[in-house]
Amino acid sequence: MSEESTLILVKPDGVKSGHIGDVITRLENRRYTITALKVIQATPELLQAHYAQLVDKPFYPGIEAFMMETPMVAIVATGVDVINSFRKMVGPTKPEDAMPGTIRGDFGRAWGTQPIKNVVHSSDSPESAAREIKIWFPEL
Ligand code: YYY
Ligand code: MG
Repeated sequence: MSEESTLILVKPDGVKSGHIGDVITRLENRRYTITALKVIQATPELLQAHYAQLVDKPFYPGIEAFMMETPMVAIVATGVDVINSFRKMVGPTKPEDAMPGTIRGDFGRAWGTQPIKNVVHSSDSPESAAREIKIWFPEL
């Protein structure tokens, strides 16, 4: 397997509950390289691009509002199999389904909410990662 990069967002619930450092620590413990990192305030334009597959869903307006509640931390992490491995470290979409030891299982505190508040976003495929890195880091 070769090196690849993934796009991670520490979402407003993760920022507010003080888990930026925990997400970075888990990446470093796993020896992934943080190749880009910044604090960024999302806009409707960025979010409509990021969640292009979800913009027509009834829950999309809630996601958009939630993701703009505070600035987020955007990270590009690089390493062998980082896309799939970090998804496993994040856990399933709903924190209530996520096992202890996963980021959403350990730090997700908003159970049963709509929109789902689940601490972090991470890319789900090489195609998504390339697309999402361009959205959040057009300067790279
Ligand atoms: O990749 P992941 O974040 O685990 O889930 P997606 O299916 O890509 O959905 C993106 C995002 O949308 C999810 O993290 C929460 C939110 N969401 C929601 O609020 N309600 C749903 N029924 C589905 C997704
Ligand atoms: Mg997704």
